[in-house]
Amino acid sequence: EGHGPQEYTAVKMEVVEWSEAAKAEIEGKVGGRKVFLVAATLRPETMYGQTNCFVGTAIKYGVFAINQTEAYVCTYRAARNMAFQGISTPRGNIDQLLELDGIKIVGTKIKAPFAINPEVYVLPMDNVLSTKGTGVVTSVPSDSPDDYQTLVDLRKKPEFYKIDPKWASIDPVPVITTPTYGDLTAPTLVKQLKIQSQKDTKQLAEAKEIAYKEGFYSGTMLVGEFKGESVQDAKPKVRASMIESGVALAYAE
Ligand code: A2H
Repeated sequence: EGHGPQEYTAVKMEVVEWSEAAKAEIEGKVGGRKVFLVAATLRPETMYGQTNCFVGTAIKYGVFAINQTEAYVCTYRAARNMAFQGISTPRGNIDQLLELDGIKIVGTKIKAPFAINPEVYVLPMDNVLSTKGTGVVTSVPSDSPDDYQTLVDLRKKPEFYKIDPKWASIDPVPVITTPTYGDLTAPTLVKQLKIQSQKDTKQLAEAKEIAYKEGFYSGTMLVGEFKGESVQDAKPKVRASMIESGVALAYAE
């Protein structure tokens, strides 16, 4: 891609209750380990506003033993990167306990660390890439146009997406204010650019670019430990705080 390694924050979201489909597959295979969905984000300071988590329904995930007590759900590609970054032990070791189709993870209830809504559901997103991050995306509809539009689509057509409407019932939470777009930057931009669905990828890319710049250079935190601080100042502090608390890891690719 012509740039150096991207430094992500990998957020650990512990499974509270598996979907029926996943439960049947997992049964007896994780050796008593705590299991976490792990999502790569470039905006750790927005995690207060998590309302869901997204997977790709056609993506193959694995449940990987990271050590004796924990297992992570992510793509094989991400597990390999983690192994060589010393996240799993011993370094370089990839221990896949089972494979899990994305579609089966939908409906799983997970913990959302640092979020105002402490438990959220896994939902399907059309544009998740298997080749980026962990293949798991945290949903912050207040600040990510892609996340907001996906939530709107899912609420419009729950039968089509085969979801229980209650899984998509949490509204966007204001966590950052910007001078131009207010407390809900992503929904405001999606309306202004007249975006209709997840398929409007060109306009969504434009909205994402604007939201990212506006949030980073002009945003102020509305909530959390660094409330009142600029996003530029708060971003590394929230990241450090999450890592310190054991709910996130540094992950690069
Ligand atoms: B970001 P970059 Cl609030 N497929 O996190 C599609 N998108 C993925 C992904 C994958 N496999 N893995 C990560 N992502 C998303 C938060 C966020 C993000 C906000 C605003 C903007 C934003 C909450 N979702 O990203 O191509 C993740 O969504 C816009 C840059 O590596 C991750 O950060 O630059 C971002 O894309 C990484 O995209």
